[in-house]
Amino acid sequence: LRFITAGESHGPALTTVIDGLPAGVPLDIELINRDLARRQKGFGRGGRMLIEQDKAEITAGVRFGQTMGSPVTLVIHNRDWENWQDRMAPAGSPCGPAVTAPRPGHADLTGVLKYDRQDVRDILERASARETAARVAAGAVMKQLLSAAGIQILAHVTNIGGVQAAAARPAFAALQAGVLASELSCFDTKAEAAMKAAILTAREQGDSLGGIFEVLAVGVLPGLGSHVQWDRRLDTKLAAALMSIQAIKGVEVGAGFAYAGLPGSKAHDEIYYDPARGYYRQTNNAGGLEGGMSNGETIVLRAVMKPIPTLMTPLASVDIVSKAPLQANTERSDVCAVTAAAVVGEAMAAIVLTEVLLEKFGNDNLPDLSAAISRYRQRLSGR
Ligand code: EPS
Repeated sequence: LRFITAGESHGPALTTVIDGLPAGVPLDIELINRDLARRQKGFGRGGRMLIEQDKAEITAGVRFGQTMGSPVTLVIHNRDWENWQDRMAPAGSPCGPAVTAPRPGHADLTGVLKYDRQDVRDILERASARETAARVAAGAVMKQLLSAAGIQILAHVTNIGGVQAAAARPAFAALQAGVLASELSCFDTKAEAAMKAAILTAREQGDSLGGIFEVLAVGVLPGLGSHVQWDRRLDTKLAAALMSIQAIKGVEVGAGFAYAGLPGSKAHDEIYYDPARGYYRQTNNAGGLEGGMSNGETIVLRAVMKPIPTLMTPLASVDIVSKAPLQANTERSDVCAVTAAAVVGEAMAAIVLTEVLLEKFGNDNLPDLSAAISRYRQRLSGR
């Protein structure tokens, strides 16, 4: 399974190409659009989200609502393109002033040096987290395949600007209801109110806020990924996928950094067996991953997002032409986009889990895949 995206933030469209999906997967475009809408929400988003109403168009690989095994292409048109046609034109000469004040924390400065550009816009247009809409569309396709294999994925926000949600999360269905009902995708309504207040204060001060989201995957079969090689470990792939999201600076699996304070006797999840249930654990510090493989428990991942680097009260920078000190560029932006990042985290986890599922069970067509999964489940039930 491979997927890549293309597109600039203010260009005509974002494009996703997915190669390696089995034939016969039913695809509902409304489920893709629902996730795109979830990515757009979140208290603290900027003016751009009032312009866009992201919708995916399928331009290849699907016929009468089913995949055909050929590459699937999804296109999301940028409504804002209308306002940028002159400044982002693929042909003609440069139009409007160049951006020469790189923002600390963004790709701006290193990007213009590395790619030898004279206008920071050549870098920021692609570095922008607008690109994540294309990933969410891909993730929503994968989630439809995963649900056919009994796997569900959900992300929720646990911290914004230091305001922490309650540690004990409700069971999956209740969590999902809480997350979908919340403007910030936070199940803890008390914490959510405090998070919103923190976002309002940051906005008043021309500042921005980061935070933490948690991704859960339930119904994952044991044995996805492998212990035999570093790059086949499922935790390698999941951590890389979350780290690849713009502004993510750290990833944890299960107890994560809290393991530092736990003795081995309290750290590991003891193994039990019940004839009806099979093997099970009473704790899940491992976050569903042992030895680079899923162990059948819920996969639990967390990622921390740094505050958005575009500040309305800008930080010190240097003009890339004159080298004179100045204040960083102030593009229109968000105060906080952790809720959006959570939806992207959900998509990235879905893409990785699809990759390892297809690797283990085959990717020609859905009936063969489902039969291989049932055979595997049957073999495990006898062990
Ligand atoms: C984003 C679109 C962008 C920003 C944000 C994410 O819109 P614009 O730049 O036109 O205001 O809101 O981009 C960034 C956070 C960034 O650092 O570039 C989106 O669709 O998510």
